[in-house]
Amino acid sequence: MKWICTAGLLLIAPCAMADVCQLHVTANDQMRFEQQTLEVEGRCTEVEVTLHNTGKMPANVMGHDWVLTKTSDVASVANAGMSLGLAGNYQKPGDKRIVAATKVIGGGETASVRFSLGQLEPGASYSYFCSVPGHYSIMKGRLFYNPAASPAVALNVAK
Ligand code: CU1
Repeated sequence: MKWICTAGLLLIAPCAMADVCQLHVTANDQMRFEQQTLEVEGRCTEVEVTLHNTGKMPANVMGHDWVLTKTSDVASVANAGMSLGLAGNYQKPGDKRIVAATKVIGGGETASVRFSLGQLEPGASYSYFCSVPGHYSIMKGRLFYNPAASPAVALNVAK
């Protein structure tokens, strides 16, 4: 991350305008996210999350996705998507509680999703989880960000 920004500084513009921060999450055949928490730097306006499934099993056996909601909505959003199956990524279409979500991927695959921090409610607690049935109880973690430091969230509050 630092290296990218430093390289960007040489070109001046990329570092100044594109405050898209990259976060990487890995999931595995042990039904775990390797990161228990993710932290967003204060300078970020947008976040791109890349999920990498380091396992070997296909999506229909040990698939994983990355879904971001308020912490209080994790269980209800997971339950709402359960019946949609793998083809529907176990995510209810149009579910407004979902801030961002990748599709379900199998071992060796990667998926990413980008979202604006302006979508987050300042002061609320956000968590990510895997919506594949039975996974969210252990495949979840907290997303931390500093609304006071984020330009996107500050703009949102000012509206
Ligand atoms: Cu999973």
